[in-house]
Amino acid sequence: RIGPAFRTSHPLASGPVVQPAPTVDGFVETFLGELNYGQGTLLSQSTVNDQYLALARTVRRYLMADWLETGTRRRQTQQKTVGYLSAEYLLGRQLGNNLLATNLQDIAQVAMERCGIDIATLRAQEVEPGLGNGGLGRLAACFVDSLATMDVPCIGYGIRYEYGIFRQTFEADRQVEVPDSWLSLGNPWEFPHPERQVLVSFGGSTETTTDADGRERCTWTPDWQVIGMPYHYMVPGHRNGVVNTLRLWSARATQAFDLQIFNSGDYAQAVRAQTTAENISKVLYPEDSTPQGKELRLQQQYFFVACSLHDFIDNTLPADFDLRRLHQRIIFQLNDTHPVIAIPELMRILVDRKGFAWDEAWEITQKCFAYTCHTLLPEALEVWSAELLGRLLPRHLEIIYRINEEFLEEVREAHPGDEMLVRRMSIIAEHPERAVRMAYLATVAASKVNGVAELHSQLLRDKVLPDFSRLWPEKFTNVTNGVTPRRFVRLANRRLSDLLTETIGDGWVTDLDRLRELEPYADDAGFREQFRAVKQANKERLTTLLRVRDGLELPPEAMLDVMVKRLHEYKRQTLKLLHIVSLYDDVVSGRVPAEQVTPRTFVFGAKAAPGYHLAKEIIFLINAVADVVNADPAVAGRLSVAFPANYNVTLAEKLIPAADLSEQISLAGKEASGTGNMKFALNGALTIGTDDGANVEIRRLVGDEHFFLFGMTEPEVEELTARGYTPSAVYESDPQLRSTIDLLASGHFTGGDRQAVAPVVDNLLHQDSFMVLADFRAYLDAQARVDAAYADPDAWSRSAILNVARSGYFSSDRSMRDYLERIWHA
Ligand code: GL9
Repeated sequence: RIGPAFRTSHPLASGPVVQPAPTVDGFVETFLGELNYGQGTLLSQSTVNDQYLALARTVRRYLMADWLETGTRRRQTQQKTVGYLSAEYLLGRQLGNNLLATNLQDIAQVAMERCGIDIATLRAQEVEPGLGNGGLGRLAACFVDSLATMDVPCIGYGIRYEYGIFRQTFEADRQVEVPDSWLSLGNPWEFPHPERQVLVSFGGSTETTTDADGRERCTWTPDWQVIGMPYHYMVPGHRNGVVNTLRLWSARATQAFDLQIFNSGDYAQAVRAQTTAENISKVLYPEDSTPQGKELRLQQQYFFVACSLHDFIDNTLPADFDLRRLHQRIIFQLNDTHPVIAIPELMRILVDRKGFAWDEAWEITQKCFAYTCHTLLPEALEVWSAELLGRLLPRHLEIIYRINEEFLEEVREAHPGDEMLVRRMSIIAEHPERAVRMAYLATVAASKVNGVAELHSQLLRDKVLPDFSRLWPEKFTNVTNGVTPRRFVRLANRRLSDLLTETIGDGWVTDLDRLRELEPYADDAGFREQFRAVKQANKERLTTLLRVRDGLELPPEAMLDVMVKRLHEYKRQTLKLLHIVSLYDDVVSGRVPAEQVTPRTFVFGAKAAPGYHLAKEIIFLINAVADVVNADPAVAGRLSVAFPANYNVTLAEKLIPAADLSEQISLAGKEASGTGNMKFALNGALTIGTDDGANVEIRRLVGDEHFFLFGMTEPEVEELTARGYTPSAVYESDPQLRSTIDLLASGHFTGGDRQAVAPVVDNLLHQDSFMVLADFRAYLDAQARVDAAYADPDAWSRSAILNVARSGYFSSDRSMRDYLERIWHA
């Protein structure tokens, strides 16, 4: 039996839930209780994992009363809720964040000391939930953090992948992927709710019949189903007593599968069928920006969206709710195209299940969705073949066709006779095969469409969806991305946070604009000294970490020059690599005395999609160059290169606070926003970057003198493309570039093996789709300006402080205010 067992008026039935005392004694008592009764062990016999789990469950206890209270309050007030639909949430470790949110950091530390435990060891035991690929998934995590901190009702809906983003290791300098079995030692942060499970259907056929009253009715007879089991995660606001919910769905086989076991006689086949069902939430697809049109991915998308809509409509709203008012209670924000199948799903629910007329259902649906686009790469806009979609979701394909028919009628009315336009705007592409353009479907249905930085939103209107933005100009808007200052400043950079709080008070943590109050201190020599000491201490912490974690020996005084992000050609890690090789070349060829080279440590962090061969070759080449540069006495103490494996949120929290220079060097017009760029600026790194994504806004805010701009602008890139770009001509015309590429191509970094470097070098010389060579000269010039600026520590610190003071705009709290005002009206 599921559902409420009984109703009672017993005085204890509705709480209050008693929170443990927020004292060291209260904490110790709760912790020991969790160790004894939760883990079934004694402190004296417990393992680090026992202690970590008990500590996490202790923190959970402090959050529980607020979580239950927030839920009750949300049910009573019936405010409009944000239903954030995202296939990815890159959460990062939970323990530190939740201790911060509950203001229990110091108490927990002393309590653990009293038990003879080093809390740092327990923190290190947590495997971060890597349920995302990069920026898009991390953005979702920042957004739910901000909404809780702002006390906005939000349910984050997503998938509880059993395996998150792969763990990266290097073997002979090449990336090897290891499965991320993040759940294997137990997950204390989740709450399974079998009583809220949902059935999801796939396949089969549809049949349309006519009722006695002449109304057409469609019935979908699916041929297989799976159960969606929700796991709830707490999303605490910052010390405000609010705890929102993240609801992640896990796929389970239905009883039908079990029955088959008894009935079919083919026991093994029946068990295999069960595996098929449970495969749906097995693994996160590790592609970023270039999705493979795999059937399992569409199954994942429909699975979590169907669960989420059902959960809200049938299990969250009151039973007698009038669905004509649905938009007053929910706005579903579509995080990229991944959840866009929710649009026909809501139409199906309203028309087939709830008996609404088509037009009325469409009116409701349009008001309940808004769509965020996160890309400019055409290959990243998902397109599903009609054959596949029709086989997996026959009713949804019919609904999409009807939406398209009615939409194209509207286009024809607005532009009579323009059949070219109709074909261009059709949700259904006909070539190379009939397919559904998910971004078009989203744009047609959504009340608002937004890009993620000013430049991106403009290019979205002008280049990606120009016909749509002409038809519906008021539908398009911009919300520039942001990052949570709780995790990426307060938690990751305790030293800087303490300095900020001593100087301007602690209001900045929830009102990041207040960092402005720091500006006058940029001219205070004493403050600059303290600021430099913070940076230096962070560098030393990182040096220690990389020594222990990766066996890397790095000089702690050198400029720390960091490029961390997914490995992608458009982001241009190869441009960074060419810079390093050119500096090395200058010294070993005797053109520049080593003493004249500014000491730098270059740090890379990047995972490549496992099937992205060129990206993996680039990783290999970076590692090969690192091996040689680090071992060559000619540049000892001047140049070193570190590529710690498995860049993730946990490593980002250590790297970013230590950085002096932030590399944001994508080809203009390709990076939708970037969010790492914001984290670096907020932690006092200066940016070297192109006029791309949110770099544009960072530079405008921090000021030209405190930002190293280089490279072609987006219109210049367009122009060069139109003229015809020939990378080999650039190579021929620039002696330094030629020397750099020749050194790479010679096999100097690969023990004489020229074959090993050929994939990357040949691509640069003969294809270079992202114009690395075209920007090489400008990049080197900008790096020379960086060296000159770094030579004056006072001026550099002043710029770094101003970067911090002027980057408050990039708080995800501000992003959320913009969404509320421009899109959600919640
Ligand atoms: C991305 C964009 O490429 C980034 O520029 C942007 O900052 C983020 C968040 O809006 O979204 N879109 C996208 O597909 N990814 C992004 O990072 N890729 C990954 O998340 C791996």
